[in-house]
Amino acid sequence: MLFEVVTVDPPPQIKLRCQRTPAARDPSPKIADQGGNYLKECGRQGLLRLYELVLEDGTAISPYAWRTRLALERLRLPFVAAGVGFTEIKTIGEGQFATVPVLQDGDLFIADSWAIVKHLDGRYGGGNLLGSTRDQNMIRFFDSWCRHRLLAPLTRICVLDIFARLRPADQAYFRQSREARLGATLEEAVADRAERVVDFRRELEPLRAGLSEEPFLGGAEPTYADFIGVAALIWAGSVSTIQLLEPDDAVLAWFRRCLAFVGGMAPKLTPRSSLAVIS
Ligand SMILES: N[C@@H](CCC(=O)N[C@@H](CS)C(=O)NCC(=O)O)C(=O)O
Repeated sequence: MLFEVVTVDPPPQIKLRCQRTPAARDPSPKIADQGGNYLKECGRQGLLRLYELVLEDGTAISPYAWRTRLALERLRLPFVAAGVGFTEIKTIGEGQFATVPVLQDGDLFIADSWAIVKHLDGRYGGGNLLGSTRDQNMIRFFDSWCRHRLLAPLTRICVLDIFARLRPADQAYFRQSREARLGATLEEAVADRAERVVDFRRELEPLRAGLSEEPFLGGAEPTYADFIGVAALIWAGSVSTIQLLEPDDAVLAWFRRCLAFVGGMAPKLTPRSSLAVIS
């Protein structure tokens, strides 16, 4: 299937990224070099375009898109973020997608965050972000753990906060689809969230154990597994009106370490979530 190649004039901050010297900040030259090769091709190819969900104020609001953003940033790949509302996903490409993220690389459209990161790492990262098959199996295992221990409980905690900040055009769809999924109204789902957030924190013990000896799940540097977990916290932390983590939680320290390591775009975290660095 052929698609029109979209060539986008990069906005100023993306031009800046093109000019940044990878070696100055990135302790992983292999990955940075791959990104550098891509950057040299900036002028010849259309930039990568990431379709992601956004709230009414433009805040990016998908845990799956955030892990892709972190991978793009880690690989030093400039990209254009194309924000869509829930009800606009069907306008991407030829209308064949039901979820985001969707990555457009030239005339290629790729859906599903795992397929996307495999493509990015294979084409631009030299396979160094995802590592061996054994590494990838562990990443997939952690992804599954995150779905149960981060995404599911955080949905029940934050679903009404998300709803309140959606584009009006998305609200009816979101309410209907999420209430069907949760088996409760959005208001009922969050009614006991003060207790749920305590359970949520307690259930993070395996993650704390995994971080007890090294700064990242990947050891000295974050891997894509770190990004999967951090992306879930960014997603919830972008909307939450309830404190998610205690200030002395090792998970919070890890979250902030990962963001500092990756650099680049700063997520807009709510002060109430406790994830934002309050200066
Ligand atoms: N397995 C997919 C899951 C993506 C997904 O569930 N995306 C959500 C946003 S976080 C979505 O697009 N939902 C659309 C909807 O609910 O209509 C991936 O890894 O990309």
